[in-house]
Amino acid sequence: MASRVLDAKRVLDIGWWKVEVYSGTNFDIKLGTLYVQCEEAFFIGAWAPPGDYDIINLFCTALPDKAPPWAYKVNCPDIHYSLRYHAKVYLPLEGTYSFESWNDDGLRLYVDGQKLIDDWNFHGPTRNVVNVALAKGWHDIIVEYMEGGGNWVCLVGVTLPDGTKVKPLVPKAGIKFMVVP
Ligand SMILES: [Ca+2]
Repeated sequence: MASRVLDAKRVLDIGWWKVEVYSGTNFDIKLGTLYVQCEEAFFIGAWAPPGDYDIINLFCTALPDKAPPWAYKVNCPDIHYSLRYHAKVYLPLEGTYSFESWNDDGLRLYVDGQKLIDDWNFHGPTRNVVNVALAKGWHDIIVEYMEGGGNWVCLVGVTLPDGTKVKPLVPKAGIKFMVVP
C-alpha cells in the first residue's frame, strides 16, 4: 500500500505526501513515516492571493505548542519536532515558478535537490519567496520544517508561470493520513 501511495501519478491526483516525523528541531530522532493527503489535490483550484492566509491565523493563534494532528500518530512531541515532506509532482508548464512559504519556525524548500529556501531559524511567522525556472515534467519537492515552541505554521504555495496560484502544498489539519508500518 505504501509504495502505491508514493506513486507519482497518485500524488498528483489526490495530493499524497510522504512525511518523516522527528523529535528535536534538527531531525534528531526519527519517530516514524506517514503518508498524508492534502485537502485539495495538487494542481486543482486556485490558492488565495498572496497575503490572504485565512488558515494561518487558526494555525498560529489557536494551536500554540502543537504538532499537526496526524503527527501524533507517531508520538510527535508538542514542541521541538521536525518534519520532512516529500512528493513528486508534475509541473504542467515550462517557465518561472514562484514558491512561497509562511513558516514558524524554520523551513527549507528543495526542488530536485536544489535548496531554494533556507530559513532554518527560530522566529514568528515569516514569509519567504523564491523564483526558479523549471522545465515541464516531473519534479521532486522536499519541504523541511521545524518547530521550536510557541505558535507554529508551515505552508508552502506556488505560482505557476501563467500566474495561477496553487493552494498550499503542505497538508492542513483534518486530513486523511496513514501510518507506514
Ligand atoms: Ca514556533
